[in-house]
Amino acid sequence: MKRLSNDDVARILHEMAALYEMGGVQFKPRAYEKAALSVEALDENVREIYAAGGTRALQEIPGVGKGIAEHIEHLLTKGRFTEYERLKKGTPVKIEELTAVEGVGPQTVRTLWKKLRIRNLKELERAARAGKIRTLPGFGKKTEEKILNGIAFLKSGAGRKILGFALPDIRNIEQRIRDFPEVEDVMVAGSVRRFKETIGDIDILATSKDPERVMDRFVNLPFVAHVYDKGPTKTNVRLKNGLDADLRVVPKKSWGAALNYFTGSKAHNIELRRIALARGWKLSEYGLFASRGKTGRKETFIAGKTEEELYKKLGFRYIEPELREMTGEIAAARENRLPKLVEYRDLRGDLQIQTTWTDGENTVEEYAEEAQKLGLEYIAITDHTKTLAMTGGSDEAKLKRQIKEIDKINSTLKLQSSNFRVLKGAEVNILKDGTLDIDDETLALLDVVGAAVHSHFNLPRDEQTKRVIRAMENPNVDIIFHLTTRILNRRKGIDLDTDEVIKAAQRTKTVIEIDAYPDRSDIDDALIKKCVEAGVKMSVDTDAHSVGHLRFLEYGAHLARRGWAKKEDIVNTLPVSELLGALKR
Ligand code: DGT
Ligand code: CA
Ligand code: CA
Ligand code: ZN
Repeated sequence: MKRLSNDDVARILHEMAALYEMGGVQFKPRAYEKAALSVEALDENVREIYAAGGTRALQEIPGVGKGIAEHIEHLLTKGRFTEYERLKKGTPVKIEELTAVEGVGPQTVRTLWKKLRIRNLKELERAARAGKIRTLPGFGKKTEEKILNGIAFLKSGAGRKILGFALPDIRNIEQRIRDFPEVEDVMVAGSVRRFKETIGDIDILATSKDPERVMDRFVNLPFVAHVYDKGPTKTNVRLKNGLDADLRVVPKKSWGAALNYFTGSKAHNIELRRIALARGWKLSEYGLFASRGKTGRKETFIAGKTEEELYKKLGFRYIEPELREMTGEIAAARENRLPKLVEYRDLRGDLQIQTTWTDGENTVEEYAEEAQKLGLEYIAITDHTKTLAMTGGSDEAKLKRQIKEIDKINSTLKLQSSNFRVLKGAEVNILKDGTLDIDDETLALLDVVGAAVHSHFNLPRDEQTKRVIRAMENPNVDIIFHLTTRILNRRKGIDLDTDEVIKAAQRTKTVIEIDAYPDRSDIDDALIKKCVEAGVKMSVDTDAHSVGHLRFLEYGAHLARRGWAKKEDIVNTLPVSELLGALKR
């Protein structure tokens, strides 16, 4: 029987939630969803927890009660459980695959199965193309088009994985290779090192005196699912998480040159090679060489052991990997005007967090505790507001109750002579006309107001732009959260005139958020760079829905770096008193 990992168990629990939701069952979807998130976030393996303490130990996992603990037990010992099989039999569809399409939720999946016997993405696409979806009650032509667009969008990003979600696995693999006794240096290069939001594969480089032994160990790592090919200098595998990884062992002398070549981007590499060539040199993954002798066939090694010396020999400063996208970094390096990029350790707080007051998994106190462990000085609690009803969004009265509770938490912190501060905030909905769903009198009581678009994604550009700008003009709105509303591999985002939005941000002193939740990664590098150039301030927030998500802040710092942001460009690098002064009110 297959040994189930935490992710396998979590996937089945997520599926249970969707299956119950399809059946219109109350409460259970939420309970299973909670349990799934907790299992995903575990540091320990569920198998080991169960082996050590049985179902009783499983019930110590937050959100796992007696019933779910027994299901997990059956999963671990028998590979299945009756409830799951019963539900699956009723609706034998690929839920994860179908609900990945924007606009298709469990209820839709149920109707599609009941009326059209659609089980998977392929059948959904076929039915939509044949015009069958529009005939269903409550669907219509527009829904059908939306589904087709959603499928096309999914396909366009097919195969690329969201870096922020994969990073813990990648760091784990890197560490395992570093621990091989024969390995000297190891580093992940490619798009991972450049912190591109989505990655095609993982390119790992290492140096070693015994490459063959290293490759033997590599293919035997527990996360390797399949070996495509294995050689002494290059091995290519598929990992169990669905990603492909290359491991290359390179000569020590060429470490810097190889790192530079395999970090890319390809466009950046090509430009460096051109610059080398213009000086009569040759640049490759083995180093920078000058030709010698009349025929030019002999070569002298000029540089290549480190990237720093490589860039120096080519005539400029070291270029940070996040900048290597051919968006002006080479000219800036040559003219010595590369920015000093913001760093993770510069960030002192997190300004977007959802708690159990709405759709978050943890309490305000739990976030405060975890944030302190991570060395942060403050967090803003920004639960959803009332028009996002499915999250239990706050109305004015609920917000006022939360304000009181946060005041209490802050006085307790003070009594413990802690300087940590919990800021009062909200993630307020921007309505169709650009007004907000919470009144100004209540907003004025908060420390940090973030406003976000959560509906009417398809307004024409002009109307959408005006809508967002109107929200910025509200003196109570400090930050625009996930400005473009995109979701990677799922939703393209709203149509905005970003130049106009940036001008409005400048004029109204509104902060724009860099959302570090990995499938958001919104705003993107190009837009961050525009904000930097316009002097518009940004915040780096995790959009946490559980304490584990606070760790995404580090990834968020790299997103900011990809947009050339300096410490001064990011408001949450400020101590709390200065931050509050820098916001609008
Ligand atoms: P990915 O994997 O699609 O997210 O993007 P990368 O940038 O990791 O690209 P990948 O894995 O195809 O190759 C890793 C690096 O190797 C790439 O960033 C630059 C370098 N490279 C690959 N192919 C070429 C090439 O044809 N010419 C040059 N100059 N460099 C290349
Ligand atoms: Ca790659
Ligand atoms: Ca590659
Ligand atoms: Zn939320």
